[in-house]
Amino acid sequence: QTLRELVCAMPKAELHMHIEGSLEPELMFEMAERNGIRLPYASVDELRRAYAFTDLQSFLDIYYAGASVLQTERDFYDMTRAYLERAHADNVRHTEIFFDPQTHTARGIPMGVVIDGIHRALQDAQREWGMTAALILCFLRHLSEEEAFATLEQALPFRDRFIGVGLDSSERGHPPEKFARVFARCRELGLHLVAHAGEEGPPEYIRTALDVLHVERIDHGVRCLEDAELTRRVAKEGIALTVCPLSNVKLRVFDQIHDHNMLELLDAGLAATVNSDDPAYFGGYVNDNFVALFDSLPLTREHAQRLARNSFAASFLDEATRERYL
Ligand code: ES4
Ligand code: ZN
Repeated sequence: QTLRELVCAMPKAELHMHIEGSLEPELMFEMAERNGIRLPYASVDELRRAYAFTDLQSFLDIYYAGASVLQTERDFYDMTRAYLERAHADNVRHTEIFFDPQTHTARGIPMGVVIDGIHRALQDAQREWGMTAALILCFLRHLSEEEAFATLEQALPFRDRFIGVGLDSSERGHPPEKFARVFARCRELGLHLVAHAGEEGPPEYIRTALDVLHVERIDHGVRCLEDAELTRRVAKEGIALTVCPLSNVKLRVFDQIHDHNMLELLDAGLAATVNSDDPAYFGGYVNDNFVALFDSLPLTREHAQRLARNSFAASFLDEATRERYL
C-alpha cells in the first residue's frame, strides 16, 4: 500500500468545511435554472475561470454571489447530499459542517428552510452509511455583533439541530473580541465554540479567540508558528488546528503547496488536522487535500496516522464514540 493509498483509505473525520463552499458549478447552474435566477456567468467554464483568487476577500465575493441560487429546502438538501456523497467516498466517518445562515436570511430565506434542508441530508447519510454529521452555525464577522445576536435568536428554535457556533468571513479588521458577548451567550447555552483565526489575520487573533471567546478549536491557525510562546501554549493545551492546505494555496496564504507549514505544525506538537474548507472552490475534497500534502512534503505514515487520529480526537463526538476511533 502506497502512502497515497493509505491516506485515502484511512477512516477520518472532517472538522472544517463550509457547506455553501461545496456547491459545485454544475449544481449551481442547475439551481439557478430551476429557481429563475440569473448568474453573472455565461457557463460553468466561465464560472470556474473566475476562481482565480488573490486573497480571502476575492474568494468571499464570489462565494456569497454563488450562494444566491440556494432558495428552497430541496436546494439545501441537494447541496448537502452531494457533499456527503463525496465525503463518504473519501472515507469520512464523521463530519462537522459549517453553515452561514446570515448569507441566506439576509435574502429573505427563512432559517428553518436552511436548517431543515441540511439536516434532512445529514439524517439520510447516518441512516444509509452510518456516517455521523453535526452542524456548526457560523457568524459572519464582517457584520455587527447585533446582527450575530439576532441570528442566534432566529436559530434558537432549532437549538437541537446544531452543536456549536463558529466565526468566519473577512478576518482582518474583525478581531474575535468583536463577538465576545455573543460567544459568552453561546457558551451559557452549552454550545461548542470554534473560530477562524490566524488564516490571514495575525497570531494575536488566535490568542484572543482562546482567551476572550474561549473557543475549543482554532480554524486554520497556520500563522500560529509566527509566535513561539503561543505555539508552545496551543501545543500544551492540546487545542486543535483545523488546517485546509488547498485553501491556503488558493487564497495565497502560502505560494505553493510545497511551502505549506503542515510538517512544522506537526513537529511543533500541534494537534493539526486536514480539511477541505470550500471544496468546490479550492480544488478538491478532503482526500485531495491529503494527497496534495503527502505528494509535496516529506510526511510519513506516522504523520498520516497522527492526522487521522487528531481528526477524531478533536471532534465533538461523544466521548465513548470518539474513543472507539482512537
Ligand atoms: C471561508 Cl476560507 C474561509 N475563511 C473565512 N471564511 C470563510 N467562509 C467560507 N470560507
Ligand atoms: Zn473556513
